[in-house]
Amino acid sequence: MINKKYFDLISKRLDELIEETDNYHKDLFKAAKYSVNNHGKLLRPALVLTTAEMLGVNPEIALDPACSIELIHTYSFIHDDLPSMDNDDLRRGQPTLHKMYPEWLAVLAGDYLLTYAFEVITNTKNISDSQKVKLINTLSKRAGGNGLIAGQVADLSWEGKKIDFDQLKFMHINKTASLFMCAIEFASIIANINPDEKKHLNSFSQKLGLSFQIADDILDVTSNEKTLGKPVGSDIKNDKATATAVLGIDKAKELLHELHYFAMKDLEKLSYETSPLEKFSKKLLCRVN
Ligand code: GRG
Repeated sequence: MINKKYFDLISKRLDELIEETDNYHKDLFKAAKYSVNNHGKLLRPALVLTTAEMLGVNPEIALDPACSIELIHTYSFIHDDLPSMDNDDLRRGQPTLHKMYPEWLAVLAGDYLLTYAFEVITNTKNISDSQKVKLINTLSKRAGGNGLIAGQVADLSWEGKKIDFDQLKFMHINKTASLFMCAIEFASIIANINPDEKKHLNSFSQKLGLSFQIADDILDVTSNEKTLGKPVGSDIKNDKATATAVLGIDKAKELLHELHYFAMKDLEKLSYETSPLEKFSKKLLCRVN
């Protein structure tokens, strides 16, 4: 789905970043590699590179910070799939990590990816220490207790419950939009853009992330297992609160189009040529998995 040049650059770097060792704990890295290299679409790191290049930065400079977001995304999947959370056997059409390795190793592989993400930022070449501190601050906020983790708490606490639209928005913004917002903020930090442009980009990224999750909720009821890489209707089976459950399919589709429209309006306020982000958004909306 994403630009092949970026996809290859990111996959190669992710593979290099996870060490291979003959040491006593080598299974930790094997397990982490299994999940990191397991056919993800790499949307979040690609969003960093797309935005960075649009803002005039060589994407190679943004590559390691971009990979750090994918490491966090992968950890969140590993933990989300665990028996104590969603208890899923399949991820991207392949056995989940705790089905391939002991559950304790899956927990630790997730922990390792979470902590390693920050080390990767500190080791990044060609960006200043003050930019690194800003990246670390942004990543810890977006992945933290008022970001990704808040979204996961909402997701698990509201299983089987009737929620309203405000709760749905809270959950989707934190669980899903957080890392998309983080990706765009990373590019803004690395390109050192002015606060006004940053504000418009942040507003765009929240709508992009939210519409990505709404599209995901719609696909869960309209797609098929082969295309999705997981059973259709899994949200309904797991009693998940989704946009289609809260709003119905037609209203969810309407909301998706409205978000896209206003996301494009945000881009119009920027002084940059924004067609790369327009294309990226369209691909997300038209995706099939
Ligand atoms: C465990 C803290 C913690 C968080 C877990 C990732 C997550 C939060 C839950 C997984 C389930 C879910 C519906 C997440 C919402 C985000 C979403 C739709 C992810 C799918 O992202 P893609 O399509 O995945 O980019 P790939 O497989 O391409 O990497």
